[in-house]
Amino acid sequence: LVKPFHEIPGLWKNGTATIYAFWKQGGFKNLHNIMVHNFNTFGPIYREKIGFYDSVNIIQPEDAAILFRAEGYYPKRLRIEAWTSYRDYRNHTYGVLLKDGEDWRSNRMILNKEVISPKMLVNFAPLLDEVGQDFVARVHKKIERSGQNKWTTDLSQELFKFALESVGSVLYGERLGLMQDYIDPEAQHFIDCITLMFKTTSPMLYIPPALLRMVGAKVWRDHVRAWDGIFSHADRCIHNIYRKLKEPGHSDKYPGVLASLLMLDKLSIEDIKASVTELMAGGVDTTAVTLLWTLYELARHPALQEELRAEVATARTQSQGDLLDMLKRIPLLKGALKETLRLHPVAVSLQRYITEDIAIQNYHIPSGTLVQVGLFAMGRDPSVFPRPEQYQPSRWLRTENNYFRGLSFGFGPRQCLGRRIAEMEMQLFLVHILENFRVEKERHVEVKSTFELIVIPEKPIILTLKPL
Ligand code: HEM
Ligand code: 2DC
Repeated sequence: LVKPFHEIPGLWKNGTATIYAFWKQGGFKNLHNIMVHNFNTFGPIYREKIGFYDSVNIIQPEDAAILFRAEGYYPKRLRIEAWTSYRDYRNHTYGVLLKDGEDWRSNRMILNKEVISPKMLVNFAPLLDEVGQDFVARVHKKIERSGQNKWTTDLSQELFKFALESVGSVLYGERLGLMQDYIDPEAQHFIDCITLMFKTTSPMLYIPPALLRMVGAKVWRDHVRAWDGIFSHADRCIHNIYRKLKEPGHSDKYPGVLASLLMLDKLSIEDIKASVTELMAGGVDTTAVTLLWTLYELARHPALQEELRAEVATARTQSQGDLLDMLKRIPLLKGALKETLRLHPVAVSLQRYITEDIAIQNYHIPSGTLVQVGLFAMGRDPSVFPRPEQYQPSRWLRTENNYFRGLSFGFGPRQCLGRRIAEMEMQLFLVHILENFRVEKERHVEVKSTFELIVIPEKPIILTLKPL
């Protein structure tokens, strides 16, 4: 017998009380741990009302499967009010990230062909490989200059630059020059703006931006300043390509995502600009932070690091210079990236408004309800991943146990549009690092996560790179 919706456990009846409890538990920066705590208190399903939005939270892969089966033809996730408010305020078109309904679907179908189709990997591979090589050359130079035959540092700023250079080279088909000694201050400003944009978004998940805007709150003003910086730099990059396309004489080499979309002429210039800006902004902190966590895990597991190095060496030899073939021969390295995202997911949760009535954990959930999969909590749940505290890339090699467990990039037609770029960029980065350096760490202190809209390391991670 299916139990009614109102019997789902949780503190959903009083939105204000929930905000108060939330505050006491470390508030906005602790959302990931609060979700773990709630699943421990209420079990595998709970209802929650934070301020205005009401949601059902689930944790089990089998339940996620039921949810995604009910996502409908126009899958819709939780709308980040701060992001839409900014665009409304400045009169910018929404890109694919923020669009919904038919407008989303038609844009997404066209973008899919240029951004996430496996066919495009042939074009992306040489571009991303070159950026990986340049990163390694840059590290060798830093090591030389240190005079100590090693480089000990917080790599995060270097990784942000690497990530922007990577996504930039794919979007624009040319290099931004961020792997050099002197870098464009505009590009550095763009990177800083993305970090500020994420950081200022999380408080506005609970306090409506319209209200904050009315009272002239600092968090809203900082948020506007951050997006203004993002849009003006992206605009400059886009215009540069647009201008070059109008000039006569083009080579037949792959021109990048933006030029391909412009030549295809199926989306309006405004739609193209909006989605390319989102891709550029979405392509920095996500992969940079995931790579930082991966290097951290490799430093903590030296034997695994050697195993991965051996896998890469064999793949390199056997593929005889064919990059795509090489990437087919590194399953353990791919497992390592999945394992990083299990323990350190970029997104704390996945969300969908369901388009039909469903039953989960024997509770009825009506059509239209916002249902969230607690991705961070799922990754650390011992009933889903045995010995969840252990970093074990090999668990992803056993295909029989992975049903609805690899959800780091979301699921279905609304999944991460940048997924293929992100995966290839991160795989090639790690290949080059493993071929050139040993990654080490001083003391083995555990680094915790913090929530700044995406899940990031709570404190700087200091690593040492030594040439092999
Ligand atoms: C959406 C994760 C990198 C652009 C998403 C979503 C997740 C995610 C979980 C929501 C999916 C859903 O609701 O089912 C990640 C992770 C990354 C990453 C883990 C890297 C480790 C990137 C990169 C880009 C990007 C590199 C751009 C090049 C986007 C866009 C969307 C999205 C545009 C919205 C798609 C839509 O609404 O149709 N990402 N992402 N992401 N991501 Fe990523
Ligand atoms: C944040 O409760 C927590 O990939 C909220 O590249 C629910 C929520 C909704 C949407 C999620 C967001 C969370 C985290 C960041 C995500 C976002 C969808 C896309 C975005 C996961 C889980 C991200 C980082 C995009 C961002 C692109 C943007 C900079 C233009």
